[in-house]
Amino acid sequence: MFVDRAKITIKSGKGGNGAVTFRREPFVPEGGPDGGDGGKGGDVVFTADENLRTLMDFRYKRKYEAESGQNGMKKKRFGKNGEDLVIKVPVGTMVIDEASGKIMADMTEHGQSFVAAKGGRGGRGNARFATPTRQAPNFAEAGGFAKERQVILEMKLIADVGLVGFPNVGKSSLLSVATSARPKIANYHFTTIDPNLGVVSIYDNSFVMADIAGIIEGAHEGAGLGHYFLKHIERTKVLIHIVDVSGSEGRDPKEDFDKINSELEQYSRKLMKKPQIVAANKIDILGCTDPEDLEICDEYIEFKEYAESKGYKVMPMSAASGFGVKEVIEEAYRQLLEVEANPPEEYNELEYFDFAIDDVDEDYRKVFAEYDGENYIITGRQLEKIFNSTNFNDAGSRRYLFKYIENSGVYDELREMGIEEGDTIKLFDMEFEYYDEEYDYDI
Ligand SMILES: Nc1nc2c(ncn2[C@@H]2O[C@H](COP(=O)(O)OP(=O)(O)OP(=O)(O)O)[C@@H](O)[C@H]2O)c(=O)[nH]1
Ligand SMILES: [Mg+2]
Repeated sequence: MFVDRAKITIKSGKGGNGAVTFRREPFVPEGGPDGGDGGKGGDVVFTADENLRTLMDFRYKRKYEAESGQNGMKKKRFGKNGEDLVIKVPVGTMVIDEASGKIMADMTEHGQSFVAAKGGRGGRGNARFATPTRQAPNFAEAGGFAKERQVILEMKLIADVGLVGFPNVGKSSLLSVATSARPKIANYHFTTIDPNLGVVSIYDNSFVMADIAGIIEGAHEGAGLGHYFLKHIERTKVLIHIVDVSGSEGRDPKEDFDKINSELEQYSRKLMKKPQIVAANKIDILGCTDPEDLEICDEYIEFKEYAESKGYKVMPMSAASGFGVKEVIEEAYRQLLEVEANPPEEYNELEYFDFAIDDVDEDYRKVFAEYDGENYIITGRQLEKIFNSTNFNDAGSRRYLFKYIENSGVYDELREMGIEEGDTIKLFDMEFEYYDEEYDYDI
C-alpha cells in the first residue's frame, strides 16, 4: 500500500492565569478583589483541504503549537484567548494518536475539521472567589495546562500524473529524478512490475506521480498483465507518455507512440481523453541536449512534427542527464491544475483510485516452490493470472512472465532445494528446463 506518513508534535495553548488584584480607590484602603479571568489557550485543529495532495510539508515542520491564553488583569479585565492553530491536511488524511495508536479522525471531506488538542481553560480571577465571608480572596485559579501529543498523519497516496510508454523507455528514470522515490532502473524490459509512486515537489505544492510497468501490444486485452497496469492509470488526471526518441532498441518512435495510444484507446476511451504530454526521452543518445542542437536534431524533429500533427505537446528530455525534466514536470503540473479547474464530466462518476490493493492478500503475490520427488513445481495466484494472460507467441509477453518469476526470487528457493541444470520445472500446464545461467527470454 502506498501511504504518505508524517509524525508531528502538536501542542495546544496553555490557559491564562486568573489575576489576583484589588481595587484601589482613593480613600478606600482595601477595595474588593478585581482580578480578571485568564484567556483560554488555543486549540490545535486539523482541517481537510482539497487543495493539498500530500503530506510533504510535514516533513519540514514537525512542531505545531497554538497560542497560550493571556493572564487575567486587574479591573476584571479578561486575558485574551489564545488563537487556535489550524493545520491544513489533504482530504483523506487519518490523524492517529501515537501513544495509543488510535485513529482520532478520518478527514474525508473538504472543510471537515477536528480539534486534536484542546487549549487549557482560562483560570478564574480572584474577583470570582469573593463571597460574603471571604471578601478579599488572595488567590486565583491557574490556567489549564497545554496538551501536547504526538500524532501520526497518514494518507493513501492518489496518483495525479501517470507515466506510460513501452518497456525500457525511461519511465522509472523520470520518477527517480523528479521525486525521492528510488525505483529500480535497469536496461531490460519489465524492470518495473508493481507501480511506484513518488511525490513531486513543485513551487509551494506537490503532486503524486505513478510509474507503472511498460505497456506492450495487446495490453488492452491483458497481455503482459496489461489490464492490471492500465487500471492503475485510469484515475490519474494527466499522462506523461514517454517515448524513446533515439530508437535505441531499433524501433521507430512514431510507431511506438501510436501503438501505446492505440492500446490506451482500446482499453478505455477515457484514457485517451486525458491530457497527455509527450516526453521524447533519451535525446542525449541523439546528441541533442542543447537548444541549438535541437533545431537540427532530425530524428527529434521528425518525431515532434509527427506527434504535434496529432495534437500533442512534445518536449525533449533526457531523464539520464536531467535535461528537460524540469520543463516536463512543470508542464504536467500546469495541466494538472487546468484539468482540476475544469474537470471533465466523467471524473464525477469515478471515485479516486488509490493504489492500495486491498482485495489482494499477502500470499497473492507470492510464488511458491515445491518438489514432488521428480519435478520442481512453481505456483502462485498472481503468477497464475499472469501465466493465463501470457501470449506465448509474443516475445514481450513471454519475457514478462519469466521476468516476473525471476523477480520473485523463487529460483533462489529452487537452488536451495537442490535443483540442478536440466531439471524440469512445472509451471501450470507447461514444463521447462532449468538452466543456471541467465536465460535469454527473447529466443
Ligand atoms: N541514454 C539514456 N538512457 C536512459 C535515459 N532514460 C533512461 N535510460 C536508460 O534506459 C534504461 C531503462 O530505464 P528505466 O527507467 O528502467 O525504463 P522503464 O521505462 O522504467 O522500463 P520498464 O520498467 O522495464 O518498463 C536504463 O538503462 C536507463 O538507464 C536517457 O534519457 N538517456
Ligand atoms: Mg520501470
